[in-house]
Amino acid sequence: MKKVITYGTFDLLHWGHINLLKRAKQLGDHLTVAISSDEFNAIKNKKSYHSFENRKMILESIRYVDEVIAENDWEQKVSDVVNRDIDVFVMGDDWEGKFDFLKEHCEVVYLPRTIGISTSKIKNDLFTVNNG
Ligand code: C2G
Repeated sequence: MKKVITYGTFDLLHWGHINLLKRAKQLGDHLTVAISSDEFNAIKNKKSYHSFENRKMILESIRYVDEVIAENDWEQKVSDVVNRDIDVFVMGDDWEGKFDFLKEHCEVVYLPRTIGISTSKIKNDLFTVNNG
């Protein structure tokens, strides 16, 4: 079984996230998603609208996702890949090159980001529409 993993916050889930998850799953047979804990989001200077538990529940409902685990720090990727027998690590290409250190443990794939949507765009657009 070819195992794939990807990491992210996945807040205010949108079609850009789904495009990423769909393509990630197409690279293997099993997709694990490590979603950032609320504490790790604080380290990433991200405040997510949905709690970790709710983001986890949402991700687990997606047909492309087989397993959801917590991402608690920047350092866990090597042990995740090794301990879970991961074959392919996938991220959007806004992270291009940032995780090449994993190449000694697995394939590293950066997929083109989906243009025109992002969680911050959703937040900004909603703010604008509600504030004239
Ligand atoms: N993404 C995408 N297209 C978009 C928006 C996001 O392909 N329009 C991808 C990102 O490239 C990322 C994934 O969706 O691979 C999740 O995006 P975020 O939740 O913003 O993840 P991020 O905060 O970048 O966290 O250790 C890695 C970090 O946890 C990544």
